[in-house]
Amino acid sequence: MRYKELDTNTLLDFIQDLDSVKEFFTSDELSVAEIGDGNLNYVYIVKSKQNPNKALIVKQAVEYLRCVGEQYPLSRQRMSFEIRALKKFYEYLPSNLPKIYYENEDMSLVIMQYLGEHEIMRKGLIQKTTYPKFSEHISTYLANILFYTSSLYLKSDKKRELIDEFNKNTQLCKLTEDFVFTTAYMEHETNDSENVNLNPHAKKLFADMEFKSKILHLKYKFMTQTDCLLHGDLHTGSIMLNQNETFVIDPEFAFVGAFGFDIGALIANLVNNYIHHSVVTKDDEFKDYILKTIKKVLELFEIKFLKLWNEQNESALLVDGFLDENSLNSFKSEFMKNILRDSIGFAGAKIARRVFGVAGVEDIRGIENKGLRQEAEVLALKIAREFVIKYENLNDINEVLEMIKYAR
Ligand code: ADP
Ligand code: SR1
Ligand code: MG
Repeated sequence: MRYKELDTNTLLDFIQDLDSVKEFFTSDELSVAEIGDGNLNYVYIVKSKQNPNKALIVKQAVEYLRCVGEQYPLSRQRMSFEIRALKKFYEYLPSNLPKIYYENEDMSLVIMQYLGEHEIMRKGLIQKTTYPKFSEHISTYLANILFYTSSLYLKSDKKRELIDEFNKNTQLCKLTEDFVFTTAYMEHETNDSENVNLNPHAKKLFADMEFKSKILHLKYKFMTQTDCLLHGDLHTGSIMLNQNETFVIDPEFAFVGAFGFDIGALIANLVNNYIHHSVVTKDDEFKDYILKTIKKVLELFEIKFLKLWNEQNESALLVDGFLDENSLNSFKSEFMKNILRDSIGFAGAKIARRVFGVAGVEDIRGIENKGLRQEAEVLALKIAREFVIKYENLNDINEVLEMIKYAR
C-alpha cells in the first residue's frame, strides 16, 4: 500500500472499511477531530455520533517533525517502531498498554483504544492530582519490561534478535543523542533562543565543562549499552492514568538501551513537576507527595525486578550454579545499585535538556510569569547538576531525595 498523509477529511474514508473498525462501531455514524498535542505526530479521535463515549484513536506519523514543521524531515518509519513496541509491551502487560485495533506500517498508522477516562499525567500533576496506584503500576511495568527483555531473562539468540528488531530506530535515537545529550548545552539554532539570550544561566551552563564531560559519559552509555527494550521517551506526557489505571502510550523512541534510561526519564519528569510546585503553588504537601512517589517508584522497581531475577536461574548471562549464593547476591545488589545510579544520571540530563533545549515541558516552560519561570529553570539546573555530577557515587535512594530537596 502506498503511504498517504491523512487529514480530518480523508481519514474516515480510509478507516471505515477496516474490519476491526466496522466491528467496533457497527453501523454508527462517525465524527473525526485531530487532538494531537505531542511533538511528532498527528492523533485523531474517531467518535460514534450516536454514543460519543464510543471512540477510537488513530495515530499517523508524517514525514517531518511536527513541532518544528515540514522543514525538519523525519522518517515516518518511527511508527513501525511504535507499533512493534506497543505490541511487545502489550504481551507482557496488557493492563498498562492501549489495545491495538489495526496497524499499518506502510501507512505509518495505528488505531488503538481510546483512553477517554484517563488523563495525561503531566497535566494532572500540574493540577495537583494524586494517583494512589501509580507507583505500584509503573514499577510493575518497568520491572517486567526491563527484566523480560534483558539478558537476565532472554537467551542469547533472542536478545540479539530483539536488538536487530529495534535498533534500526536510528533517527529517533539520533534525536535523543542531539536533543537530550548535546544541543541543549551549547549555542544551537533549535534551542529556545529567547530564553538563552535572557537567562544568564545559559552561558554558565554552556561553559560548565565538568557538567558537560559527565553528560558526554551519559551520552556514550546511551549510545552503546544494550541492556533491555526501552520505551525511549517515558516522560509524564507518555502516561495516561486515573485513580485506578495507568497506561503507557507513545513508544516511538523504542530501542534496546541502558536499564536506567526509562526510569531516569520518569524521575526527571516527576522532578520537573516538583520544581513547578516549588515555584508556582509552593504547596509543600504536594511536593512531598511527588518526593514520596519518586522514592516508592525506585524502591518498588528494585524489589520487583529482583523478585523476577530470583525466579530465573538460566539466561544469556547466568548459568545455574555459576556463582555461590553469597556471591550471586552481592553481584545482584551491585547490579541494582548501578541501575539506580545510571537512572539518576540520565534523569539529570533529562531535566537539564528541558531548560534551554527544543521542546520544553509545560511544568517549567509553561510558567507564564517570567521571573518565576527563571526561578524554576535555575532550580532545574541545580538539581540536574547534582544528579549528573554525583550519580556515580550514589548508594541509596534517600540520597536522591536529599539532592532534590537541598540542591544548591
Ligand atoms: P506524539 O507522538 O506526537 O508525541 P502522543 O502519542 O503523545 O503523540 O499523543 C498526543 C496526544 O494525543 C496525547 O498527549 C493525548 O492527549 C492524545 N492521545 C494519544 N493516544 C491516546 C489514546 N490512546 N487515548 C486518548 N488520547 C490519546
Ligand atoms: C523535537 S522532538 C523533542 C522531544 O519530543 C519527544 O517527546 C522527545 O522527548 C524528543 O526529544
Ligand atoms: Mg508524545
